[in-house]
Amino acid sequence: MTAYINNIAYEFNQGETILEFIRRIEQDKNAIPTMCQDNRLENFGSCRVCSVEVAREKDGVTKTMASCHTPISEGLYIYPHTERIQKLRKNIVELVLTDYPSDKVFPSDNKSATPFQKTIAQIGIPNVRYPQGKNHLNIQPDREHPYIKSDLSQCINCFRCVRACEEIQGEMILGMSGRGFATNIIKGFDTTFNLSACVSCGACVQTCPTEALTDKFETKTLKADKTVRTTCTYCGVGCQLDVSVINGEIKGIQAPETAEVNEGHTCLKGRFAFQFYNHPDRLKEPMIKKNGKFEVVTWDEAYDFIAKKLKEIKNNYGADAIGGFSSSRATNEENYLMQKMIRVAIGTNNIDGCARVCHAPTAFGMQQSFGTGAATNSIEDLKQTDAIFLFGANPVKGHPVTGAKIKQAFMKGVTSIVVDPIKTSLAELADYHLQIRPGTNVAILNMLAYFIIKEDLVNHHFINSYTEKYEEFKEHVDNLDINELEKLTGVSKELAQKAAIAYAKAERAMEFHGLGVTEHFQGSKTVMLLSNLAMMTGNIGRKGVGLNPLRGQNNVQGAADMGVQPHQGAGYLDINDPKIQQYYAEKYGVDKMPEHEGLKIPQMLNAAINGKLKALYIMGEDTIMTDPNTNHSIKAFENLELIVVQELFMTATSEMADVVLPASSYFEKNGTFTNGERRIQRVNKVIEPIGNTKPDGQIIIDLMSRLGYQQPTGLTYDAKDVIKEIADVIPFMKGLTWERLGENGLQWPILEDGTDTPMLHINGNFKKGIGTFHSFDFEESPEIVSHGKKYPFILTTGRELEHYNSGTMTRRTDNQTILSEDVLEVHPKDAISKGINDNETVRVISDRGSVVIPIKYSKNVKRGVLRTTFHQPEVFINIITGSVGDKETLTPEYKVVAVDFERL
Ligand SMILES: Nc1nc2c(c(=O)[nH]1)N[C@H]1C(S)=C(S)[C@@H](COP(=O)(O)OP(=O)(O)OC[C@H]3O[C@@H](n4cnc5c(=O)[nH]c(N)nc54)[C@H](O)[C@@H]3O)O[C@H]1N2
Ligand SMILES: Nc1nc2c(c(=O)[nH]1)N[C@H]1C(S)=C(S)[C@@H](COP(=O)(O)OP(=O)(O)OC[C@H]3O[C@@H](n4cnc5c(=O)[nH]c(N)nc54)[C@H](O)[C@@H]3O)O[C@H]1N2
Ligand SMILES: [Mo]
Repeated sequence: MTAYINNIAYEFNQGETILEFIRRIEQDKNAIPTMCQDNRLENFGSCRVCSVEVAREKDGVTKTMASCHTPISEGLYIYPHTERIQKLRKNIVELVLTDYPSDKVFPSDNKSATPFQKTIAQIGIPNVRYPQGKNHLNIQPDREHPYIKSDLSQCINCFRCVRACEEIQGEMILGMSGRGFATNIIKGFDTTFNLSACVSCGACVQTCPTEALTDKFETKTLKADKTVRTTCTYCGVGCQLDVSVINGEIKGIQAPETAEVNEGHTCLKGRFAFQFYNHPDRLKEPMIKKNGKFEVVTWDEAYDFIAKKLKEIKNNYGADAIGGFSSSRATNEENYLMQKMIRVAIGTNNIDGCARVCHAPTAFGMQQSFGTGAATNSIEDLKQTDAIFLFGANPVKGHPVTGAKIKQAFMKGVTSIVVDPIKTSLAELADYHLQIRPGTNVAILNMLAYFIIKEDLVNHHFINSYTEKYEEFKEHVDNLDINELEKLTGVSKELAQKAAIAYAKAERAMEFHGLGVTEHFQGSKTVMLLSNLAMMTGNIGRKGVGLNPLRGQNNVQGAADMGVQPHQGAGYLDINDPKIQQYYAEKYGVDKMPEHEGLKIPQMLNAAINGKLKALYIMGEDTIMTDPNTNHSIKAFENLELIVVQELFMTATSEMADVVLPASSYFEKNGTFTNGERRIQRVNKVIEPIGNTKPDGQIIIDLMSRLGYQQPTGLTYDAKDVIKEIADVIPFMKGLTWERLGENGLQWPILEDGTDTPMLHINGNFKKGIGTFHSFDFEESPEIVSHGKKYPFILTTGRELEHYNSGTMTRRTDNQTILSEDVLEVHPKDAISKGINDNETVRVISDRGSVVIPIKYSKNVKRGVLRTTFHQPEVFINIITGSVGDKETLTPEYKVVAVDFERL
């Protein structure tokens, strides 16, 4: 496969365009000037700036072709920079400049050149020959949106923003209207960004080659001192971010194109919501509460106070009177040290983290079915799947970059099935939306299995070769009363049958699931039934299939890997096993390890109420705000002798602490986060720690030393040292090194030679040897059984795009301007039946208490179902959530709360 550039022969790659070919050969991404082209977008070929001359034979008759969308072919002769071409490029750009502000042709002194200005310079336009059009002068800038600004007088009609909005984000907010000189970009029905349904992802700003679209931070034209690549602190997608710094301050964030995870895209939290980092509310000094008031102390005073108290409590009541909550927002190295402090320096397995209130059932359920509790495949597989089964997850809000990819796939026509009690935007787009009653997951999955078996769409070869207990499962399913399940779920048999057939018939089907599965009384069981579905159809161990939990926090996968749970240590080894205790004791250089399983978060809170637990050490969790049944949590906290909270901010939880330790944020430290695809990625320090804060890792090492354990890597915390220790302790991370992680990280298991693992259980080769089917019946939640009569509505709680969990960080950014409150979505008929108007404020009551919240009429919820979010302390929704949890893991049932509501 040979083609020629200026008569010199080169090999070309199958499927390459002429532009890609020239860029590769010349090893220069600017080898050819471009204007409407963006690597992240489909090639468009409209501006013709990238034109080259092309001939079929050497020095033969040439044609002018746009190189960006012309595929290269055998024996083609390309002349990229002939005089004619150079003249053509100049002409095109000069014509564009006829309706472009003359003072924007060259960059101003205090700004970097925009991509368009770079193109102008590359083509070499000393002055504009044609008189300027005046159209641009009449266009008013739009500066209402807190992040995104437009000044369309600088628009060159390249369409990149319109295409980015559609092709990258899957929104269709931006469009083009008018003709000739009147052609212009419009937002929604020709309004402002604010009034349109824009999701503020900023993809349009990043691709716009001029300053027609910019962001508040002028990221595109920043003259940064340095740009540091790091991993986002918000959700489990793990976007890579390029953070620009001037004078030690963060000034803007862009999404690097070279990022495998996010491919040059990110959401409004990743790109814009960084202002929390130097917000005046940041905790900057350690504080001890004296006579009910916090007083600033030195680090030494704080450490001495904590160490003395912890030793006292341990002496008086034993190590099991102490517990720790670790942070999925902190790095792997810090989580590793935290669990080590609790286990080794204190001597108890009372260590847990936010997975308990989140995806613990996923880890448990998938371990029962397959042997490993993590995602089987990678997000990249979306490019190769034929069907997407989205069960109890709303990635458009929770995992926006993955959500955008799923939305693209839906729009391109992949078979799409959504099971969700809410009509989410993906549910609306899907081929099949099974809008079940909240809490009936086991029933609907049994229905789907019933029809797959009935239609004989099972993969007998896969079942026979790689799994066990299918016969029991089949018998169980055969005996189900399908009419009863129809009534329970509220989903018709016909719809369930169609969806089941669509899933089972797909050559490759990917399952994605979220909290709609796990935060339920039957959470773990649902996970095992989702595993059944994949196994019975052979959708495991190939590209484009699998069970893919959309893990929540930036590092919740990592925290669990590091041993943040009371029954398994670093690397998921069973701490009840004496051989494993011996293994850890040797690795940690101590005589012995604690011998029995520790308590889970809800058990620790109960133990506090019963007086058995006396101290809690909390690193980066806002337990009071985010755990269910707030008054219960408060009661537990009030009973403790010592509460230490390591935080960025004063939260509802830190308010209750005896000692508050100011931690550095992810911008201020090195380390790694592990995303939902088991991908360990680097977190690189961008700026120095704010105020007198310290990285969590340093705080833990300091305290361990005060408690009598010397971290073998020394008293100065360095994430790279801890990584070496982690690689030595965790068997499936043997080949992990900081250097090997490179720019895009590695997916565990990482073999000794550094090979990583994008896919698990290949060809039915299950981690636990053989895949196991489980059978379960639907069981009504005790919440409904006990309180359903008195409180007839089911409240389900989830999240909005703009805010992140307790909102501690996002509420301290302009995201709060975009969305400033939690609202209750109510079906209009339910509200009207109580005589309550849209936007009125109501009281919502459960068995635990009541909260006050404005309502919004919404047909996205069925009658009898209410939905809201838990981001704003003004509402404090967890006051009314309950104590029912998943039977196996105790994960709270945030998704089924029996309530009623009334006019205030
Ligand atoms: N913007 C934003 N992103 C976030 C977060 C955030 O707070 N804000 N939090 C992060 C965290 S910690 C997590 S864990 C993830 C969570 O991300 P998701 O798992 O997507 O979480 P939710 O939106 O809480 O719930 C998912 C869906 O489950 C549905 N659901 C509720 N009950 C049921 C049911 O009985 N059956 C079924 N099938 N579905 C049900 C809900 O209607 C909702 O659409 O998001 C992460 N990303
Ligand atoms: N009603 C209802 N409640 C829910 C849920 C729901 O769906 N409905 N979802 C649940 C789920 S899935 C989850 S995961 C939990 C999340 O609950 P939390 O883990 O409590 O939520 P976050 O807001 O992420 O809180 C983490 C805290 O860590 C701090 N932080 C950030 N970075 C660092 C750092 O580097 N070091 C330290 N020390 N601190 C840091 C932040 O300031 C923040 O206060 O909420 C649960 N609560
Ligand atoms: Mo979560």
